[in-house]
Amino acid sequence: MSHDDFPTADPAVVTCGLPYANGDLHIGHLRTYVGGDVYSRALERLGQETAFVSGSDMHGTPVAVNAEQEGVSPEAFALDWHERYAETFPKFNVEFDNYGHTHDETNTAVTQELVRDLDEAGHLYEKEIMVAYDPVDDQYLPDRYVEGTCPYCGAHARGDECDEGCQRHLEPGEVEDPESTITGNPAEYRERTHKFFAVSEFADYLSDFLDRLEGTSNARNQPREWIEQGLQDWCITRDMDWGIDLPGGNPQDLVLYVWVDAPIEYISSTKQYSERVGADAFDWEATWKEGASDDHPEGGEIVHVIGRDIIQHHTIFWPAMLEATDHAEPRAVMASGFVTLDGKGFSTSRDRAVWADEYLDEGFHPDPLRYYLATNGGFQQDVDFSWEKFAERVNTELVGTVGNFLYRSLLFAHRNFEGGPDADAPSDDVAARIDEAVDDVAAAVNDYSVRALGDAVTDLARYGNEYIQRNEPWKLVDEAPDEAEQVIYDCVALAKAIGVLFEPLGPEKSERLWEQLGEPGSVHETTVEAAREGPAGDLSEPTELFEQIEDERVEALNEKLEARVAEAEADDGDEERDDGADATDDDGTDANADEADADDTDMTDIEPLSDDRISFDDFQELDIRVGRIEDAVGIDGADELLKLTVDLGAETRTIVAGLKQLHDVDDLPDTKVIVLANMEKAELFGVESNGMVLAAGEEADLLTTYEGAGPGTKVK
Ligand code: B3M
Ligand code: ZN
Repeated sequence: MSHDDFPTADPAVVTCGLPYANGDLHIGHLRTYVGGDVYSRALERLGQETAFVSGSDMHGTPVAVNAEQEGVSPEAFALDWHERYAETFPKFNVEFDNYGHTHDETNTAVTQELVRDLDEAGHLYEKEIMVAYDPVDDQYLPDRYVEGTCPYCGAHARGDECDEGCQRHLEPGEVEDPESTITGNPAEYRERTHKFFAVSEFADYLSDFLDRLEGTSNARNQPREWIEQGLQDWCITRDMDWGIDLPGGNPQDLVLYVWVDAPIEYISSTKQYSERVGADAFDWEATWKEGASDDHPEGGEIVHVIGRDIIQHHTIFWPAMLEATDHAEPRAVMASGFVTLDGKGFSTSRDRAVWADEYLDEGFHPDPLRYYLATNGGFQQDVDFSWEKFAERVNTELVGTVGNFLYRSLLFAHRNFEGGPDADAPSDDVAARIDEAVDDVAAAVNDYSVRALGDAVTDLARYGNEYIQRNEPWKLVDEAPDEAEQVIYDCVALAKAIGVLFEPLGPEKSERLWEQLGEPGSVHETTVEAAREGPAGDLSEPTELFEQIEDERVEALNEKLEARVAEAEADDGDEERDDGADATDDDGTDANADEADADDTDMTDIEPLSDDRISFDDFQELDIRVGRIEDAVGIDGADELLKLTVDLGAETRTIVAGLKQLHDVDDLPDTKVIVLANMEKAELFGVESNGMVLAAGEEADLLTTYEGAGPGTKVK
């Protein structure tokens, strides 16, 4: 079965993955939300009835663990972040029709009803399983409360996902060598009774579903492999207080696993929207339920826009839940790549990120970022962010191509034809070119390509620039004023088409253009048909829509970002040296999740001693020496680093160390230190570090000698 092309007669819902309400948003998050917003606006412009919904993900251990570290209740903690997100998205013109949260009454009720339905339909069963438990703290350790080793690939993993390795969802009891993330205590496994959803019964359904599923190809290919490897049933309860209670008999006081109620918020959020605007304006039941409406017996068009790390939840667990409870099936999943810096994921706790607020605080308009995020690479590709690339795209495409065409034609039109040029209709070539652009937009929507939506507009503006250049209305205006008027009318028609077709990418800029064109109403209310109708308004004096980003600006921004990345890298290096862990574990979506291990020494934080023995020969390979600091100076742009000149007897070395915040710089010269002399060289902030100064703990307590061993003495 293949789907009819958009627009169809059924209502559509475009959803965005719910951000965990646990930390600041960065532009890595925004890529998904901007992608969803662009897509849903484009669907609407095509004439599809569309609701665009999302909400904050309030439950689960990503919220509970961070709240615990802050010493506040998960509810207060999550609500605070929820409110901030609800304010931040509109600042980027990401305008949800409804933005709810998973802890509200609607979602609690819808979730409990759906779980009851699953149970009544015989898809749930109880099973004894082993769950991680901290015997010292007397606490069960679900999901992110525990970490250990992935049984599939051997990577370091969280309790419920192999976030640093194979990305698999992990069931309770699967992670090996479990440890509490809160106390570092080794965990034991204890038997508990939990509820399971029989996902494995849906293997055939899911493989057919994947054949029908539209969207990005990564959302089909990965799950096909998982199905081939054999589906496991899914544990849907947790030993926690924070969450939605398991409905029905619940003697162990379990809550539902966060991934049960989170996608259900897509339904709840649509319901809230319907309740606000009335079912006549948008009918959530007709959209989400099979058979609820005679006009839409199979439900509506459901398009999920998510990050690529949560494909499994959206293409296996979620469609199985929907199928088991007679809900409509998703039509498409668009799974976006991540935004990286220097090829590595954002790290929220190490400040290795470009923050959403920061972008606005720099005084930038949101629409250029929307354009850049939507059109830089295919949606499923990772995008490496740099201010240079951002500026280049803005300057060449938005300023140089789109802005330039609009300004030069509208200015010429305004100056030469009072109120705007007059003609019966756009000339045939121009009308045909506009038709082509509208077809490109329809094709982009049906291909789920937000990039192609952007290309359709820049290509049309490029055509406009060529058209005005070729026809030279500035020459014609005296020689053949009628011809000049037709040419410039064509240009205004092209400008109007750009206004309509650019709306999904740059809604605010398009509205401004609409005002300059003197078109009635709002561009947000138009459909692509308006692009074909010649201009109708009274032109006002145009102003330039986009601002050039100057090189000096880019340099300053780059320096700031590079300094931050280098510091994060230095932190990573320290951590890797401290504990061997790969510290670059952020996945671009779940802010602050990696802060669990950041805290300082009290007794409960002491790591158990390593059982991983090394040989004496291995030790001999470390060339550890006594050194004497001769000089210590700061490094431009680095808050934490010092450039040390260290006498190592045989030679004097430059060593970079993260001591600036922790020591009085003037006290350091003449201090004896212990140096790992054959540490590989590293460049930090343009300074080559040739060795590593050893220090204890978070405060970098410097190691020194007890008696008079001089520089160069070997430590053994
Ligand atoms: N809260 C965030 C994430 O893992 C998670 C998404 C839920 S979508 C239903 O990216
Ligand atoms: Zn793994």
